[in-house]
Amino acid sequence: MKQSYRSGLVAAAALALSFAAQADEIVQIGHVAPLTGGTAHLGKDSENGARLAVEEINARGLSIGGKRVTLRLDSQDDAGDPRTATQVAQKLVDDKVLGVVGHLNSGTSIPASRIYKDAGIVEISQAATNPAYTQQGFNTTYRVVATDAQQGPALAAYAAKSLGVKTVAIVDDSTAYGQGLADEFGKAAETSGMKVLSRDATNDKAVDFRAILTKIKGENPDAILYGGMDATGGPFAKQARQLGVRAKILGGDGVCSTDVVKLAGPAADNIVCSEAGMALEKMPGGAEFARKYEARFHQPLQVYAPFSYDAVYIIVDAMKRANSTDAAKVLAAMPSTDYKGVIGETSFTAQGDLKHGAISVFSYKDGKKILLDVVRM
Ligand code: ABU
Repeated sequence: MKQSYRSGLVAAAALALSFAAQADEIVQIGHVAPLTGGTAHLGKDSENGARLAVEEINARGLSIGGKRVTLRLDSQDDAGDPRTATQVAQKLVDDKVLGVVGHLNSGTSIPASRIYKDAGIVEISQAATNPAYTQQGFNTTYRVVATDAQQGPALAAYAAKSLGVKTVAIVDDSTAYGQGLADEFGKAAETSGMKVLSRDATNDKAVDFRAILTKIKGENPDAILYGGMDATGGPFAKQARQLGVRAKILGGDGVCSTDVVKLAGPAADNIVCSEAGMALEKMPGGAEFARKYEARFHQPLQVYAPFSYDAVYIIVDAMKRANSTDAAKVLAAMPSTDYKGVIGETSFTAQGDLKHGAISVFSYKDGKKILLDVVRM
């Protein structure tokens, strides 16, 4: 046997032995979002982002504490419903997930957070913006988006300064997110010199907004802040146009999706909305992420995919720094997170909010989403 061939065999055998010495371990990462109902497209978008991260990490190979680790995405549907959210959270705890990317809604993230806290499992919301989520004093709650205490004032300031809005009507969808954004916007509107003419509430399953819109038409505001998601915000904008309401429709990140163009039709051109993060085109890895996402899923991303993608990487980064797949050790590594990903640099306040968030403001023109402004926090 030639010397080089023999040494090659020895090297291969050594490699095989070293792999054999590494026991395989499956680590489950939870993901929760509405995967059914009116906002299923947003939930699926978030799930796709998390799935892309898991697939990439597995393809590259992950070794923690001398073991080969394979990630598995345990994705659950909470239907955007607070009660279902707590059931699904308990299922993920029973499934022994290492961490959770979720939930997508504030109204589901908040009740679910106590279950993860009691289990000592890190929860990183990819989208929940209600300030109360991280104000409960739990060491398990994190988010990778800004809060509505930042989003409401940024949107109000843009409306007052750049759109010249002087009078505004406010409508919310009676969810934790919709009400919270409406409250924060309302407070900031008054301090920005705008007059709030009225406050109304609908619900997150509503399809007919004509009664509220007819009343608001009589008030003749320059703008209407709609606190809710695109599933209702799109039809709200569409019916406002049909009724001849001249007001601009203002919305937060829940409205600011790709599909709002389908939901509002040509009235999408009357929407100005904000995202609770950096605009995709300004994210350090935004263009590359969008290319990978579209190649993998054959559709454009909506809003939250880059956030859930980075959230998976942030949990894995904590796992690497802890050099452990033990949930308690991974949780202990979370406060020292300083992760540079697609959405930018993520580090957290003691409460679990972003240290350096951003709010991006958009409009739509001929079906395309156009960046108007970015406010760094
Ligand atoms: N931030 C809007 C969508 C998620 C939420 O309910 O907060």
